[in-house]
Amino acid sequence: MPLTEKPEQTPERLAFYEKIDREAYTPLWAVFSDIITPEPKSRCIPHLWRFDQAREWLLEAGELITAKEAERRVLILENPGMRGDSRITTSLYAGLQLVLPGEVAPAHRHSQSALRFVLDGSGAHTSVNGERTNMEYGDFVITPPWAWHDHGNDSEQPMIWMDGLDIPVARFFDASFAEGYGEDEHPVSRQTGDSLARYGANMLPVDFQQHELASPIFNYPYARSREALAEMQRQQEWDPCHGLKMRYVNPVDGGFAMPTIAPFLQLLPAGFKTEACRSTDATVFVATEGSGCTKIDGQVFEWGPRDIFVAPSWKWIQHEADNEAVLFSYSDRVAQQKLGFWREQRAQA
Ligand code: 1HN
Repeated sequence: MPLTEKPEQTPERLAFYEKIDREAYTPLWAVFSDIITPEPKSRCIPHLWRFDQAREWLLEAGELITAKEAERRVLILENPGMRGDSRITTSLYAGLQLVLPGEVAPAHRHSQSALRFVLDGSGAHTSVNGERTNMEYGDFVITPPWAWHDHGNDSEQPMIWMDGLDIPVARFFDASFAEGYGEDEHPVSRQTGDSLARYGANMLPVDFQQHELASPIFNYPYARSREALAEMQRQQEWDPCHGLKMRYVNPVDGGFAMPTIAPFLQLLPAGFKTEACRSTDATVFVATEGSGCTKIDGQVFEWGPRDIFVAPSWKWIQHEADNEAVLFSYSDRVAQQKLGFWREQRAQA
């Protein structure tokens, strides 16, 4: 049954609303259908950003400002339905960051969690809580909440990655804190590769106790994740909606790798066309390999390697791969599931 419609605005009612309005009251019945909608209603709209264009403008930004002066030299990917809000979906932020050879992005920390997904260049590093990791194409890197982090590029090439943060979530809760470290780099106190060896080899230190919500692994190298997909691909078991889709997990508890952001990696074999599927977590996709197109709410977006596109909550999504394609994606699914909001629906085949 649909909900009742908005009651009529009689002169008596309007006069009453005006009177109580002065003391900060609002009648629920005048707004009920706007705030309790039968289905998600969002300002978030589908959109695609071409990497080639972004790269050109990032390099241009590289001539205008240094990473240090900017704190982070980033072009924000703003949802066209929510311009001015620094968000790509209602709950998540996305940006593309450039670090030029020889540059540093100074050490700081903040309440917001961040993920990096490496898109261009090779061999720049990020340091998180005293451990450095080198970044390669397709690596998925985590900066947990309140962790000191800085970036540097000792390579010969510009390095570009996508940043995904839960900035709108922190804003929603009015829970943002941030501070600078005061020096470019936070001291390095652990060997590169230590956390992957310690937590990423299907073992944990014998007396490990979980104190953090984020995964203790902070670089999930693409080579490893891609290898897993290639191995599973041989089994030829395809999900009609997702092809072969995996989620990045926290090895400590099997939950998502981050407390507020759910990251995924999926493979679509050449010529594969998915059934339509929709879910309440608006999702940011990055094509990492191959090309194809995705129909979102009836609109078709053609993508190639490194292009980024966004699908809003509860809009039908259908992917089609021209050739073998890999998509990285992230959404707020982990938060919605914990709070009891998440739903998905698969089209009847
Ligand atoms: C941040 O700390 C980074 O560390 C990137 O690279 C983007 C956007 C807003 C707030 C903090 C980074 C950010 C950010």
